[in-house]
Amino acid sequence: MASRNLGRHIFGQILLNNGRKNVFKFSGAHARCMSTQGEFIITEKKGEKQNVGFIQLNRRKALNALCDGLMKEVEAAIDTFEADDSIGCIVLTGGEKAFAAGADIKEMKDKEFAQVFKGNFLTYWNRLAGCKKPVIAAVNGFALGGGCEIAMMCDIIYAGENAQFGQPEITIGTIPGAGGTQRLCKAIGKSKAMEMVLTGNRINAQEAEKAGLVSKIFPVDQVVDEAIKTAEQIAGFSNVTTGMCKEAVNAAYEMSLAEGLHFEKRLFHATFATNDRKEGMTAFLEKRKPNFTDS
Ligand code: CO8
Repeated sequence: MASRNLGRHIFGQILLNNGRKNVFKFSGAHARCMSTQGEFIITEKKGEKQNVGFIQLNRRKALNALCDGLMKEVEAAIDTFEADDSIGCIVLTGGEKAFAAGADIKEMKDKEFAQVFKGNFLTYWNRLAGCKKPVIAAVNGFALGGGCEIAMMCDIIYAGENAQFGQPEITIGTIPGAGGTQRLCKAIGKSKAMEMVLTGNRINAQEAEKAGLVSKIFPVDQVVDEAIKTAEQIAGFSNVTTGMCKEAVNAAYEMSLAEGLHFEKRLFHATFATNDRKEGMTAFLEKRKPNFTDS
């Protein structure tokens, strides 16, 4: 069994900023491509068709605390994958112990109000929420503070059995600043969100699934592969249509029911202007697989 598993792994080496080589290992069907390693994240294309953009937070000693450099790298990776027509879906993950333990407290400790206000401190984090392509968070371990907030900026959350979600900002004298008071409330309701935000208490993967924060739970070593599988499925559809789907669902957060239904109907009508809508329906009636061209 061990040797068979070994056969399914690829080992690679990449040169780090400090000149040392890093050995990395990926498994199974997703092992084919080389990764790019920044100072704080690893990115690569995954999936049989290399149509999944993969971003792994990789600041393990600090439990993936979201320092400015790390979030700038995430922002750049989103820009790159969004501009890459071969990518149809993105997976964001961290490590086994921590998806991310929040914004970097060491970086924040000495900041003053005028500085954070004038500089619009950390507002650029919203880039992730604004990504036009679907993003799946694969969460193992701690997703706390900003970590929980960036998971909630994603479109789907898959959790490993050891995942823990929390907004512990109250315990360090501040409040959530990247959606923890807003997206959490919409995801799990006022009472549970208020309890988490006011106490800093965490919920585990099972509680998160029951509350609707997480769509599925997997064993720790399977959550990333499962997220990639789902991402491949999504990336197999027309990127134009998945983009419209995402916009329509997200409108439910922003609009009244009447406005949202109107917006949905307009986007539904708009699919009739695409080649992929014609191809999808024609292929169904001809009993064959559609050949989407993202047009
Ligand atoms: N920032 C900086 N460093 C951190 C952070 C963090 N958020 N979390 C962990 N670390 C570091 C620790 O300082 C430690 O470093 P060192 O080894 O140099 O001492 C290392 O990671 C390992 O941490 P621990 O020794 O504490 O590990 P434990 O397993 O004992 O505990 C915990 C793990 C429970 C996750 C614990 O580390 C913890 O409570 N961390 C802080 C969690 C937290 O309070 N997060 C919220 C931060 S505030 C925030 O996220 C606001 C977001 C606002 C965004 C606004 C955008 C617009």
